[in-house]
Amino acid sequence: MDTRALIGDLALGVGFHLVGFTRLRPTPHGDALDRWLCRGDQAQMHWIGRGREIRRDPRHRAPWARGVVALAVLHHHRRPPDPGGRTGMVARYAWGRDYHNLMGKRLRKLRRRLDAAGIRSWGGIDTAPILERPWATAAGLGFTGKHTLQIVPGQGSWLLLGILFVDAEVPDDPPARGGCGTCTRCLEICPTDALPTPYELDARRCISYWTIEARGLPPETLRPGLGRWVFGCDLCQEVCPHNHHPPDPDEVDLEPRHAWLDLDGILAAPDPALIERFTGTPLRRPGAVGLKRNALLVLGNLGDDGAIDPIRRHGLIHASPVVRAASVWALARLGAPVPRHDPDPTVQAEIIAAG
Ligand code: B12
Ligand code: SF4
Ligand code: SF4
Repeated sequence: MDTRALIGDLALGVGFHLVGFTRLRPTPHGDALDRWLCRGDQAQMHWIGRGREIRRDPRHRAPWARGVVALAVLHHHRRPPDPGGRTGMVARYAWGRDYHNLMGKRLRKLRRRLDAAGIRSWGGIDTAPILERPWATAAGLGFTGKHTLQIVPGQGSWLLLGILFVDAEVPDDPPARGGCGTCTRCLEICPTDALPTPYELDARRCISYWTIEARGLPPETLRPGLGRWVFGCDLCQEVCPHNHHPPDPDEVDLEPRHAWLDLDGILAAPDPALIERFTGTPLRRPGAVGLKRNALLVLGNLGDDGAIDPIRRHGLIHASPVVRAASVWALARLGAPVPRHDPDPTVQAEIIAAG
């Protein structure tokens, strides 16, 4: 059996749904990373710049590497019906178990089997300093959409990636067919204009960044754009014609458990209980403060004045200035009176802005 067939069989055998190959060279579109960082599009995600050299050429980390293996797990499931009331929407990738754990376990198993076959490897799922999407494209898995996501023809973009660099020579898989053509739906639907030009995302304006990665409050002008998104955002993928008939994969660990969140419940829960509830899922990432901030912004956007009482009882008295500031904004947006004074300058600034 040749190396490509051997690695491919092992990858599918440990549970990856798609696998593609290409030979190692400097990362395609590496210049785009430098332009992105220079513009400041990475927002506060400074760790991306710190891994810049390896992202641009993985041989800075793995000088022995010769081949690239792109791996993917499809995660689409149908969204459960809207429960109504004061609930917020969660992005699809986060409905079930944390994919870092699920795919990380498969990657470790694959690496052990490659080791046993005498093939050295290094790589990761999401968190390693690797530009996963350009490699997935180079390995023929799919193509880059104008929203910057990887689209697999016939399957869409509801997938999660991992990359392995190996010391074996592998041939290039043929490029995937397809592309965006003249479509611009994702650029138009983005409520916060985070996609100012095709193939370039400004994280400073992206709902996904503000609800998952950021620690403070988004600028006032972006908050209405969050709409009902309490964690992540799928709008640019939902409108994409390539996603109109996605398959429902048989991946029970990623089945919807947290597609909708009860916002009053998030606000009322003690912080440690919230952390415990979401441990082992992507919803753990923003911490209790981040989740409460998100819930408050969505409550402000929903326009339901039944939220005023829970915001007063649980949000305004929270120890975190971020939660109190978000409470002030939500109350003002709901037309309710806001407190006159807060000892924290950022909360006081929200009070003044609320006028
Ligand atoms: C930082 C990060 C974010 C940031 C920034 C996103 C961004 N677009 O850069 C934020 C927090 C906003 C984010 C959001 C999301 N993310 Co994210 N994120 C990452 C992470 C960790 C790094 C991405 C990165 O390096 N960005 C820097 C830019 C410069 O690189 P890039 O976007 O990959 O861009 C390359 C291409 O666009 C290409 N390119 C540039 N110009 C051109 C021009 C042409 C013509 C072409 C063809 C290509 C091209 O070159 C660039 C590299 O230099 C990756 C995992 C990883 N290690 O790669 C996951 C990853 C990209 N995220 C993922 C997911 C699922 C999401 C969300 C869908 C989550 C959600 N539902 O809320 C959203 C989608 C938002 C969007 N439209 O991209 C998946 C994407 C899977 C897929 N199908 O593509 C990844 C791969 C994680 C994973 N392991 O599966 N994410
Ligand atoms: S994830 Fe949402 S906010 Fe971010 S680019 Fe896509 S539509 Fe815009
Ligand atoms: S919505 Fe249109 S432009 Fe955006 S990624 Fe899909 S096909 Fe491309």
